[in-house]
Amino acid sequence: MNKALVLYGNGIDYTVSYEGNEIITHLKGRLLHTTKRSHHPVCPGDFVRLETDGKDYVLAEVLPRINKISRPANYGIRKEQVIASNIDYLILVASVYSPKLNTGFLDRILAYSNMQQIETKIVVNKIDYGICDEELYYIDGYRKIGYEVIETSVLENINIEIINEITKGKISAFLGNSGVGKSSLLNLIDPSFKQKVNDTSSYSLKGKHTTKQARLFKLSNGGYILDTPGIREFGMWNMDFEELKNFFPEIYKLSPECKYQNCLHTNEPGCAVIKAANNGEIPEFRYENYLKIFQSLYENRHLYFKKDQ
Ligand SMILES: Nc1nc2c(ncn2[C@@H]2O[C@H](COP(=O)(O)OP(=O)(O)OP(=O)(O)O)[C@@H](O)[C@H]2O)c(=O)[nH]1
Ligand SMILES: [Mg+2]
Ligand SMILES: [Zn+2]
Repeated sequence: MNKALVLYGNGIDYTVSYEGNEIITHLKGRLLHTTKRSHHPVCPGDFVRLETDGKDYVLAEVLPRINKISRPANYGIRKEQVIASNIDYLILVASVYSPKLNTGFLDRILAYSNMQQIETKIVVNKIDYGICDEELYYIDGYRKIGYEVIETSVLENINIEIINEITKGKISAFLGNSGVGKSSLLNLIDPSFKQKVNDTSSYSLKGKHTTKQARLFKLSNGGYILDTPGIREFGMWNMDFEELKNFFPEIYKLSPECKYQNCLHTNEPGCAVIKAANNGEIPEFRYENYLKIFQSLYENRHLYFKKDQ
């Protein structure tokens, strides 16, 4: 079979890695028509089957995906946008100081990647600014739960070798808010890229959306990294509000101790999770985020959740 790896594409033309070369292919006609429910039927990370007439290649079939990162194409429309697939490591990039460490955002993605069974690591970048007490509390909280948190600085070249090591021979994806330093990290890992990097806009502290397109880059260490445009919000495609509790590892672990077996840990009597959040046994911010995400999933349950997928 002519098997290739999709690096990036625009909906019709896709650049793929095929037998060590990068070639441009376009979608075979029938694949173009499978997009009613799904925005971009093909995404970076997809393994695909190519057909050729001896000269040109067409992308004929997407091979089954091991996992995928999707989100609702637009808020309010029930359509899936697949950002990437077949990811070995999700590297969730955040920063201290600017943009601010936003745990609500991180926790949505952490729960989602847990649902997709994608091993996820957290990078906290820009530590050259110093880490304040609040940030330290969050970082410690994630470590206590069992997440690996890597503190990095592109400016001072701190701990970049850890990321280099993780990404060796694997397909990894960088995901995070705009301006946290995803492309900067990529440039430092492999300076041959020269991915565009921009200044964070100081007035909004939100970042400027420098990277426009999700794209998989081949690293000189044998791996691939997906650089993605910064995202502001992460709608959790196909997450059932009643299942959310299973994707917060610390909550999942405590569930058997709750009085009711089907406890959702929101306000039930005898809830071991509420007790643990109150006495500091699990990080309070995580429990608060759980409640907020639960609420938003409940409110959006008709839009984003589809049992049949
Ligand atoms: N002080 C400091 N600034 C950094 C660091 N890493 C990146 N920056 C700066 O942060 C800004 C944004 O970096 P980018 O790499 O473009 O961020 P991004 O996450 O790729 O942003 P999008 O492409 O918009 O999603 C740039 O001005 C970088 O120079 C760091 O470790 N320390
Ligand atoms: Mg970028
Ligand atoms: Zn409970």
